[in-house]
Amino acid sequence: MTVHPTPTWPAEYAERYRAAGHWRGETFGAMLRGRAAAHPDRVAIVDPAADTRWTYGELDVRADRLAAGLLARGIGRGDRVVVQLPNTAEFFEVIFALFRIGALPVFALPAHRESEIGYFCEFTGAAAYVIAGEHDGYDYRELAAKVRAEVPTLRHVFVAGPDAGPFEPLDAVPAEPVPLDGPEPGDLAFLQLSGGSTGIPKLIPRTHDDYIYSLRGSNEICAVDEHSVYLCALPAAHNFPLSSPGTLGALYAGARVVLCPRPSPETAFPLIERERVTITGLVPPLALIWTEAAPTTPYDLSSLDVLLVGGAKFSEQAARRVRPALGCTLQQVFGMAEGLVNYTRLDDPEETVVTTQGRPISPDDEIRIVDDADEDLPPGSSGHLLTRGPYTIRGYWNAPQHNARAFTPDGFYRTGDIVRRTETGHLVVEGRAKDQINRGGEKIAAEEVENHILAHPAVHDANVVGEPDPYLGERTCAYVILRAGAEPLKPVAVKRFVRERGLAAYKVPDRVEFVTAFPQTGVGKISKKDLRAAAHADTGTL
Ligand code: AMP
Ligand code: DBH
Repeated sequence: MTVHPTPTWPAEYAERYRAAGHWRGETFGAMLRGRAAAHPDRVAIVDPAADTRWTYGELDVRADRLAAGLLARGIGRGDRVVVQLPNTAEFFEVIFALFRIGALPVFALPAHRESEIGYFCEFTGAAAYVIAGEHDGYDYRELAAKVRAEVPTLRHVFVAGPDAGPFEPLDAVPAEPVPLDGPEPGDLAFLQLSGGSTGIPKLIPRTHDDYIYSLRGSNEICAVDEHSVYLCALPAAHNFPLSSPGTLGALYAGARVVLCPRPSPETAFPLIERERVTITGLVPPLALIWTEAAPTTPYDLSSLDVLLVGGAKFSEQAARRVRPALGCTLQQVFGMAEGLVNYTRLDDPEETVVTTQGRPISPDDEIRIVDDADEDLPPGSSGHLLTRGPYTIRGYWNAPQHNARAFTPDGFYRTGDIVRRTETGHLVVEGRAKDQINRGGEKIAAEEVENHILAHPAVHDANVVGEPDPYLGERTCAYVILRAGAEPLKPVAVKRFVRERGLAAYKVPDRVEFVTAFPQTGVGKISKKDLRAAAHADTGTL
């Protein structure tokens, strides 16, 4: 397959970021080696579901042994490996083994199904796919069998845990460590997923140097040090719990990572008490549940210093309840897997913490707020957020045409977010210009879902929009026009059809509405704005 060169920072920027001390020539493989040498017996990873506690020394040796075994199976530098694991210790063994080889994990989420996984494997020409056999009642081996039958490059499927079925158990892979010709700090470390706004998900190429800088910056801002205990309650592969400051930030600091198999208070609160968790991150709907559950919990949450909330807009009212309920400091975080991450600071006044989504990590994060013609707006106005900086990509992986639209000619990423900047430099997220629904932090590209609905033989046209939801912030509504003369469909049939096409459950429309026409714009284009307004009005009558 042909892969277009990955867009990267022009030499003058790279030099500037090195000179500023942002890029320090570190790699993930060497980072773990260094921590293991400095404190081999300190606990790195706690996986309560498996009763596993790996020290830095153990994680280091495991990564070396797995790397040797993967290399012996022909997985080499630059190869793509789709990793779809729940919050288990093996996730870290696998990604550090791949980091050491210089192979690129492609970070799938446990919720992804055949449509997404098939695409990631195919599009990246993945050499291997790593799964858990069964998890949360879903059999990933069946999914793997389908995907392997369709994707010729996929030579290996590795299964973590018991009963690998027709595939190779991950346990059987490790071998005697061999010398590795690892990657350079400027090389790609992995491909992260974008929430996307087009029919086809985009892959985000992050380098060791740039990502590690964002970890170091995040640790400083969130006061993560070797005494911290980070609870990973969101899916580990997601950029937020991975890097803001997340599990990788915690490992960078020599801290302890505790993996939470489910984010519910029933599972998380006892772990916070037992492991003396100091910091964690949640999306707004979960933060609401935690603040409701905390006042009456029998568990001791007093170790918790910081709760990060981000991924979607956290309302001011909900933000105000965090400290009284949980007794910890709230940090709002507005980030994106493409790069830029903003945090409210630990010493920001309460008003700033509850009313803004924070300010950038780096003094070298460039922020522009512009109108539709890319003209800078006066201070204080709301507009499109464009950004460029030492850990923001200059282009998606292998997507030259999309990159021409998603980036300005001088390399600013068009975030698709509408923001305003306060006098203190904090950003307030006011809305979104991209065709995406943010369902409680889970991003859904409208076009991707529309394409699946359009595949139904009775469907003439479809439009997917977000509508307000008190708990999720937004949920999805599909407006569908049936073909003339087609048998009437029930909403549930449309949902089932989309699910059976192998789309992740969170992308299945929450509501399906049959209409005979869509609102039109002045030039006869379908007006998503009017549809959204219709959806907003509709919710009042539900
Ligand atoms: P992605 O590009 O898929 O990583 O998703 C990042 C997007 O999530 C951002 O561009 C925002 O649209 C949204 N987002 C993340 N954090 C927040 C937040 N704290 N408030 C509002 N939107 C957010
Ligand atoms: O939503 C996100 O993608 C996100 C939110 C908070 C993110 O990538 C991050 C922090 O790093």
